[in-house]
Amino acid sequence: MARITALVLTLVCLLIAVTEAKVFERCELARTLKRLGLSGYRGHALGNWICLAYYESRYNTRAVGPPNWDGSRDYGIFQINSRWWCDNGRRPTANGCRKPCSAFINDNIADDVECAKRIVRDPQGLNAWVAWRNHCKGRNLSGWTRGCGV
Ligand SMILES: *[C@@H]1O[C@H](CO)[C@@H](O)[C@H](O)[C@H]1NC(C)=O
Ligand SMILES: [Ca+2]
Repeated sequence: MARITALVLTLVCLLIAVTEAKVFERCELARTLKRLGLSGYRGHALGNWICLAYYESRYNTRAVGPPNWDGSRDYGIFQINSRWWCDNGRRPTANGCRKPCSAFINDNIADDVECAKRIVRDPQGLNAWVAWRNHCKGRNLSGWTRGCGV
């Protein structure tokens, strides 16, 4: 009996471990994005990315947006779009980052960052993100990295 209880508890814990969303803390994200080379990337200060990720996903790596007008969806901490940047099995997709969209809803954001760099290299830059345009563009963003030592 005790052995079965222990087994069940172990399984429950494992299940929680694999299904629990990772939600970054602001400074944790700032340090991680800096380490992954986003600070100053293409001339965009780190605060832009922290602000953008906050308004896109509230720093939740498992965030999946509701369907967009064209039926595409947005994935992960940067809400990367399935019409243009990743493949969620639905056609058409340009899959510009050559990734399944599921790669953008796990706890490892290294590939999300690589895709974000690809997106921001396009002429529209950060304007690709509506939330950045609406909430971050042209603002004083110093508060987003304050106290993070970055
Ligand atoms: C941005 O805001 C901070 C205070 O929140 C201030 O110290 C800083 O001078 C401001 N920067 C600009 C460019 O206005
Ligand atoms: Ca990822």
